[in-house]
Amino acid sequence: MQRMDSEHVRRLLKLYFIMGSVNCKRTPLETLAEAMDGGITLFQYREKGSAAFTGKAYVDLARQLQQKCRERKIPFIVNDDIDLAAALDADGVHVGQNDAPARSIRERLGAHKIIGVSAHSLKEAQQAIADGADYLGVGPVYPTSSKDDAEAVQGTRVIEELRRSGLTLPLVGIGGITVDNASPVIRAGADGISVISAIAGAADIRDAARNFLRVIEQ
Ligand code: 3NM
Repeated sequence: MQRMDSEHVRRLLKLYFIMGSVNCKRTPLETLAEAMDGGITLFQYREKGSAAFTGKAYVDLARQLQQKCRERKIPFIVNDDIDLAAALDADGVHVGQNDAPARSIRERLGAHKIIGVSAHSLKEAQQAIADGADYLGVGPVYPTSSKDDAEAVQGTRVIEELRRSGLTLPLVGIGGITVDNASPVIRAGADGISVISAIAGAADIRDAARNFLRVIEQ
């Protein structure tokens, strides 16, 4: 199978919901179902933090969330864990700068899988593209409490810089994005936004996702 078309990836990134059990107020399955009802376009399983599931519970939750994604035809991406992505035949993985390069991940998982890479500068972005990444996650745009080892807050500056440099690869902004501050991220050149807490922690998850879409599509 061939590599996924870049314009298809761009459309999938519009509202990219990320979560693990520690991010949810309700059960992860309920949280994902509500987010899907609200219109999320892509999902990433990111089971991180001191209270995160490990071992069988970690894999079981992944399988359940993947099943729900399959029912609703939302691609299921795994954060960092290439072994899990391979074992579950996930639709892709998202990796950071300290993980394996996209090139070797693709060799292992197959050409058609979606590979996302976190990038914090033009140099990192260019390297990820050279390695064959399908999309970039650029952040943290705003302060976030969902990632312990987040880099310095960068606003929309890096996204603007990447686009000014002529880089056309699909990319999302991430970090502290809410319905109220999402619009500048899209205006800066992002194809979509990645969100944990403003959806997983919302009082009305479906409404939160819907409101994000409204802002992104404006
Ligand atoms: N990666 P929230 S920021 C997972 O900067 C993640 O690369 C980031 O969560 C990066 O929407 C972040 O709750 C956390 O701020 C995003």
